Amino acid sequence: MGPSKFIGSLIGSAIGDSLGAQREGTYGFREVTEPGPVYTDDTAMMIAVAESLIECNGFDGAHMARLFVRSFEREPWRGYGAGPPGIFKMIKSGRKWDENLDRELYDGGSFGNGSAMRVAPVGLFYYNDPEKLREVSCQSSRITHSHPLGMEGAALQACAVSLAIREEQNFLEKLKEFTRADIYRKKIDVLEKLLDKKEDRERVVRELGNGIEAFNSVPTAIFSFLAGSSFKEALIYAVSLGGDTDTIGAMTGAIAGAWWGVDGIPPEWKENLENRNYIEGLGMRMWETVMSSQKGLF
Ligand code: RVK
Ligand code: MG
Ligand code: MG
Repeated sequence: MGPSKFIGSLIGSAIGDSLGAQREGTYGFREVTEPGPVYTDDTAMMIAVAESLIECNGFDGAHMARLFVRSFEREPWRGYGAGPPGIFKMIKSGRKWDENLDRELYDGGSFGNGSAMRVAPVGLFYYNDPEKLREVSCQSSRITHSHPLGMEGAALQACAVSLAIREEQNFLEKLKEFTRADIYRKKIDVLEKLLDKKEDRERVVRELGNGIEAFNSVPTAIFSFLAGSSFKEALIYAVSLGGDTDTIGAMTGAIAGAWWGVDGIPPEWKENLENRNYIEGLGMRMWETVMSSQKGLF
């Protein structure tokens, strides 16, 4: 396998974020056809996850948490969710990454989509190892999102990315096998029957959601990927649903970019992406790291 799918997934995620950023938090069904000039926290954190996996040749929670803090301190204006900045402060003051710090902010921890939006690199890194993919998705989630539904959302999104890398033909079946929480399983069950009703956006949003909670956005991103017959179509559809559009766009883009590869992304969308070269380089380095470890060189 060449690097195209790895690069496509990371670039795709950043483009989906930039496309959706233009109408995050707005409602109604309106199409956006050109990505905006900047990406948001979704991409800043996705970059940190990729950097950490590459630098550590695998998951190191303390290292990843440090990179989250560094990225936030450099660019606090990226539009972070309510919880993470407080968690970054706790980590800076010496608290540990695996203390489930989010439980001090939310009862039972956060089930926001903030860990699913950044998890694509985990799906790439462990695309061939579903158990490890689940474990690292949950551990990386836990730094900021330790609610079981937050962690499950991240694992499900990473799984979707890994299935897309492999161009898995029984996509929905495999996702259903992977899922361990009822709320996600039920939503995956309705995806298939909703596919030929995708123009009924009101119904899609009613049944799947378009909100900031992981369970109201990860299944929606998976649906948007399946609803498009190209990268562009999937992404425009995802953002047309309204709600948490940058994040649903980012997650759809990570899956669609992995499936269609970097050449499946419209050139004019790539050209205007902020930090394009750096993100492409990360995709390449991630591919090299994964391929080398598969050959047993590390
Ligand atoms: C601004 C009740 C809970 C909850 C719980 C709700 C950026 C809260 C990105 C909380 C993404 C929100 C987004 C977000 C990512 C979570 N009980 N409500 N146990 N757990 N919530 O604060 O990183 O856009 O309403 O962890 O997940 O583009 O405010 O942040 O759209 O979910 O932020 O959860 O946000 P947080 P996040
Ligand atoms: Mg955002
Ligand atoms: Mg968002």
